[in-house]
Amino acid sequence: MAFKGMLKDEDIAAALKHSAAAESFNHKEFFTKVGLVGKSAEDLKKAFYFVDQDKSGFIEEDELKLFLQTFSAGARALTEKETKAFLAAGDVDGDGMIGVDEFVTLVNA
Ligand SMILES: [Ca+2]
Repeated sequence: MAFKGMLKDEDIAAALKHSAAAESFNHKEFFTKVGLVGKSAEDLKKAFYFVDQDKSGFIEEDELKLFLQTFSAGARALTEKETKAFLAAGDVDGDGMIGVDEFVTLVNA
């Protein structure tokens, strides 16, 4: 698993359980529950590159949609509405993607 050694398995399980129902995803709650809030910028950058699956240097909308699957392959995809809200929260410069600095800022917001 991508986050092995960085996050606790039980925290990942709890965060995913909390977000299991469609439209229940809240990025702030998720980042807190999963244990990313308070991690070093270095760890958060590592986390960013797990989510940036094609290694483009940006988290695009299709990667954001599959965000939960970065934590567990069996997790659900985010809904259209959740994906758009997540993107809007993180995309400070309005380019339609989340860059590494935007991601670090979003987690610690
Ligand atoms: Ca990407």
